[in-house]
Amino acid sequence: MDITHAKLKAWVDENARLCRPDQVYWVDGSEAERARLQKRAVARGFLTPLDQERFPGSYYGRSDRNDVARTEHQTFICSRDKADAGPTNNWLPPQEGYAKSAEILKDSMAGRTMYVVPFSMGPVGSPFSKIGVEITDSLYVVLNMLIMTRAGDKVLKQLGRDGAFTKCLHSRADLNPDRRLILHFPEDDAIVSVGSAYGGNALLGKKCLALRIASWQARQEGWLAEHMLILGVEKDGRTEYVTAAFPSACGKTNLAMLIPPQGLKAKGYKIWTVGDDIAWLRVGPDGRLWACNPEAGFFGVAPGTNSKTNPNAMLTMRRNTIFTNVLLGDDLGVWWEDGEGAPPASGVNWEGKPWRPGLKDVEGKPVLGAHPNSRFTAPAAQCPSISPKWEDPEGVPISAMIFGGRRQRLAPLVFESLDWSHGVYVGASVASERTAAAVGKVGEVRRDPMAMIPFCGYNMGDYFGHWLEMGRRIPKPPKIFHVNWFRKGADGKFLWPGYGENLRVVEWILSRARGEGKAKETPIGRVPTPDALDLTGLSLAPGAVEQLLDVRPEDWTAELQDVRRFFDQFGDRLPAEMRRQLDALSGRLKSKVAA
Ligand code: OXD
Ligand code: MN
Repeated sequence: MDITHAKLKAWVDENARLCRPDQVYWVDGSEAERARLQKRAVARGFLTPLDQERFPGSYYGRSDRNDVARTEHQTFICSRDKADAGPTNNWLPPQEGYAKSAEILKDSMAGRTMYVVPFSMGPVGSPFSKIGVEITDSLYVVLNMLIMTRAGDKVLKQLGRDGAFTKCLHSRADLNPDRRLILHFPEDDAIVSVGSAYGGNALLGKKCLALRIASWQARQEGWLAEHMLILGVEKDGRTEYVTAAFPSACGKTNLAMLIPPQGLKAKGYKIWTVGDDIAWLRVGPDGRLWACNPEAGFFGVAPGTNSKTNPNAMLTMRRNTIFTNVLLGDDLGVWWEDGEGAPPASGVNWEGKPWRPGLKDVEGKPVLGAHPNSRFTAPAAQCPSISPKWEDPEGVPISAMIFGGRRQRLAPLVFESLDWSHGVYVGASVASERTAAAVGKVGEVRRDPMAMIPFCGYNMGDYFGHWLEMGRRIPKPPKIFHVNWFRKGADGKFLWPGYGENLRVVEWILSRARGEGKAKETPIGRVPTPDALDLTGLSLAPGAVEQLLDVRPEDWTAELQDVRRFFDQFGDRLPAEMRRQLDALSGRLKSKVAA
């Protein structure tokens, strides 16, 4: 296709002069091209074809062992004013960001091909959508982008001669972990990523564009770009939609694809997946909030995924999937810890080393087959529960928004906020305990407002202000809830079974959103009365429901001190309303303790 967009052509030429590739190749997005590029990736050793009988169209890839996760300490917002990045982001002056990355980019593609990938986040041409163009020297990135986004000629056509696009420049360069930079220039609508080929750092449409850059643009344009799944719940011919934001390791992909539990089967529920990671939300002509999933695929964590925890994910990745950093069996199958069935008798693990079941290191610790952050990249269209509306250019109307974290104590199974502003406070005070899979002290609480700490592209104080402002702009706002699937009893065991059973909580949430459903007022918000949750067919330990719904003012008072400290770092960028919410909650708790 002829490149008629002068600015795009000039930007690609300029970077070709800097990176000096052997050739520049424009990705057209056709199936014939995908097959050609897969072949090339195999020939160059970047991908291994899996057993095509069992895994048709699927491949295995391994990234450098120092390059297996997002690197937040090397991720920067390069706004002109440091205060606009805020205290929760790393900041570099734009000139310094460009200069440092240019040094690494110079001649970095010598001997390689520079691929140019025009892509659309959101269905091509939808009023929700944004176009980006990723320049990359990684075939792995190209093949993943072809799953995760709509890419190729159709996007160039949509861009026309002068359409706006986010400039996304990526080079693996030398994969040196000390010279890795993930830079965002929101005022230039540009991203530069060097030194990494890991998904979240290198598939620039996802976290970089659809969250960090988009959140900045959303504030200016009056919409929301959020780290949320989108789920449709159908019953009696009506489908209602919720969004949900959770920090990592809280089961977002599982909730997005849940299977109704046995006990609720008689009610005839159908669950529809619209998205599992990112939601773009706009006020619709009817005054409701409408949501769209900007992605076209799932980039899911493999370990822990099996046909008990997420049968729909297992079915989604049966074909046309790229598996990264899992165990590659000698039988050309894939396997991961807490996955499906027995491991293969032998294989090569995520580090590229020979592996067999039961293998231990010199200290006697088990050697993992798959990295805890190993992934599957699979087309969303292959998900059995994919919503018929997942590509609707208008999006889907949202009845409720859910925030959640992992808390052994404190937070009840579910509570409803009192109104939009209180809901924003609830989202802003989300925190989650670290799991063994993450670096840091297990059980330590990390504050993660709206699950956006690593992804908000601007000052989070201003972000809370934008959320409050959105409340004024949405004539019929969704209700806001908080859930906690992870509360434990005195015996240290989880009180709630989670997974498909979570539909029982979503059912109550939707009934409240319709103005139905029974609830009890507490200082933190409204919790279900014990009889308000349909627990048909579920056998919980005696007293578990009461414990799950218990709100203990003493615990919340202690929590408030932590929230206050967290808010303090935003100084005068924290909206006064957030302090007012904090003080009001403190007052409600005090009167409860005194009573
Ligand atoms: C992801 C993440 O990969 O949140 O979705 O890290
Ligand atoms: Mn995510």
